[in-house]
Amino acid sequence: MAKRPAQRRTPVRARSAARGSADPRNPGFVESSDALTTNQGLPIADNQNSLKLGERGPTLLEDFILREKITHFDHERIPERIVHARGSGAHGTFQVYRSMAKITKAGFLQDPKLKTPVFVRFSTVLGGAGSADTVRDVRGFAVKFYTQQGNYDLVGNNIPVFFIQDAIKFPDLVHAAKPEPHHFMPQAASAHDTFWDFVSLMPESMHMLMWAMSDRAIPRSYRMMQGFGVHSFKLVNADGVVHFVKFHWRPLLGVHSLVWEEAQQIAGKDADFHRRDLWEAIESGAFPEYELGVQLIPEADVEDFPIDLLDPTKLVPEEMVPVTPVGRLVLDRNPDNFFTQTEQVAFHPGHLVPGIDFTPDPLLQGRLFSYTDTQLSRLGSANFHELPINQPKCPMHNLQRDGHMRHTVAPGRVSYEPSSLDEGAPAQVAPAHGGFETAPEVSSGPRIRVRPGRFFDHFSQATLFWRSQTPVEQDHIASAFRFELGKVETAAVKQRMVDLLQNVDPTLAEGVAKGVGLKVGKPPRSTEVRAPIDVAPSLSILRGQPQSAASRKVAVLCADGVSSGDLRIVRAALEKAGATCKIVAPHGGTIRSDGGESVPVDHALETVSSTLFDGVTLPGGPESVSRLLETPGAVTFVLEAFRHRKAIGGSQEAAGLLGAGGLDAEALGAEGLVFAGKARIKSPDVEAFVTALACHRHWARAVPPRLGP
Ligand code: HDE
Repeated sequence: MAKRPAQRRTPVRARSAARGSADPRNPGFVESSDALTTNQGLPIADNQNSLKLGERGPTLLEDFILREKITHFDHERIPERIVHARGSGAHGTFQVYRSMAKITKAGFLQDPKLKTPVFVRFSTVLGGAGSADTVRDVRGFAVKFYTQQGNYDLVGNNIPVFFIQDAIKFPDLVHAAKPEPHHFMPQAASAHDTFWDFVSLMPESMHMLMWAMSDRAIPRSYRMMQGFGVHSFKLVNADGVVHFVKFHWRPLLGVHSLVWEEAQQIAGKDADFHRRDLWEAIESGAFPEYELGVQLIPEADVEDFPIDLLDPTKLVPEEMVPVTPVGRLVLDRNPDNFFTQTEQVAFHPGHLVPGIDFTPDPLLQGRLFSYTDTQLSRLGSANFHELPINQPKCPMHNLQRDGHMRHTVAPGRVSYEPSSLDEGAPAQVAPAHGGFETAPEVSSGPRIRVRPGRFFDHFSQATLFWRSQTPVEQDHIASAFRFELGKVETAAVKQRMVDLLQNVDPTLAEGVAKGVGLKVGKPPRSTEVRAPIDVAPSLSILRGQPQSAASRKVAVLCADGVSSGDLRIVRAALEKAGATCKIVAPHGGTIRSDGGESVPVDHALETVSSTLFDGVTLPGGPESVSRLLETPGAVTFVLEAFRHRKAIGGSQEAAGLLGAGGLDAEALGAEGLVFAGKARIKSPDVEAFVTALACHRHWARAVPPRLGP
């Protein structure tokens, strides 16, 4: 596409090139090639004043320039997505490690040299487009692969199971979870009566609830969460051999989460926390990377497999079927424009390529209808596939025609098939030459509304999930249940939920009941099915995470008089480890080091809190430390990081900030606290801090109860 349409080059008289003049009545003119124009290409000579009848008279209706501008503005918003409205996107590429030809004939999974372009959209589910990023919620993880055989969409979540088993319950689930219809509260939260009323009456939600109450639902970053296809799909090779497959995305930075108190605070301090994190990481060249993995089950084994692979409330533990890594996704380019890419992108689990197919999972089947349907109303035209972000990057031609906002100019008289009048008209292509062919499946039976028997086991995997967590993670789950049910006003709903929890684990049920002021009652009748294994360590976030300080954000808290030597050594070590340093000081602008240098401040203390960082360092310099001790919020900043079990390091003199917060010498020896033995920071001190930072959190650190959770 030409950068500027020809009409825009129509010459305008250049009175001055004073672009950006301070006088709003006369900001000056530009040369003709930069002319501001109407949508018809007419250069605009005055973009400051509407057309009036005399200097003090009314505005004239004939001002077509004003009318065009305001009319377009009036229609700038489109309906937001009913779910997943709040999203952040990125461009990237996908490459397979080695050919998967034995398993699938999908073209983009054959050649390790082939880089397939992708667009990814991460999202929260419940909140509106302007809601905060860090709410407790499931995250969407939708990937569009622009393959040479057409667009393939893997539209998944960061949790491998779902609340319901059949698509017919989806509108009920979403109505119950969204803000309550009479007063439209609460925003972006499941902590309210209608949600818990619904799920407590739908025991099939139990497994997903355990995940949603876990730290998975408050990720540290989109760069640090897993993605899952959730349903079983089919991979089909050139000989027609079928494997059932579960798709997994694994972030190379490991899976990391916020703590609930942080998530709530960040929502106020920086509602765009995840969007900004993704954007800044890509801008700085720290490209997020994810490995695609597959769990494969030969079609012949599906019927006797101990888990029903059509049930989207069940997962297949990696301990039973390992995840084979097959390729890598790298997100290396931010969107050029939020609306035309992140907002207008249209994903669809039914966008398939030859070699990938559906299973009859009753939740997936309903999704196949819903996405196009909603996009027709959201994007306003049957031609939304022509929007640049949705267009395939391979040749696309068919005989569909016309409709609102049609862009393609299809020449010729033939818009039907078969035809003999145009030899070049699109025609169907045999599977041997790349035509899509549905994997044959024998299916027969009466027309009935039922579910298979094994779908009625609602608790075995919820229990498996609970048992597989570390005590710290279990504690967080129990506390999330208490928070959510604590917000529910109807006692009967809370009681029903607590009783259901007994089927998962009696101690969990008791802990939650106590917190919300109830007693556990009689457990509802459970199917008492046991999962094929008792514990699956792979379900825990805290077990076996990769440890790296790369792309971690560290607050360097200091003030005038900061030791320039400490600052230098801290910055050098953190930059070497790939972490980002931000100077946080009592005021914005610059501070002065003890050597007289002027140090630019990234954030004034008032505008941030330690919750926005992964760790805190406190360089020394007696003047800097005493100024911080007098600055409101400085001690709280450090105490908060201590409470959230983050790495804290610094010079010996700066440790006084923790002491001022009432922490005694024993606390100062706690895990993840790395203070220099001397006034000045030395290399081994800062290296130890980097190691502590790479651990993300120090859960073994004892925090006095008076400091909070
Ligand atoms: Fe979606 N879902 N969904 N969903 N979903 C939408 O499509 C729907 C489900 C998922 O970033 C909508 O264009 C039904 C499971 C993601 O644009 C809508 C059912 C999973 C996104 C829709 C489900 C998802 C959506 C809203 C049950 C994980 C955001 C706007 C049968 C595997 C994609 C839109 C983006 C979006 C319907 C269940 C993932 C209404 C009917 C399970 C990541 O069509």
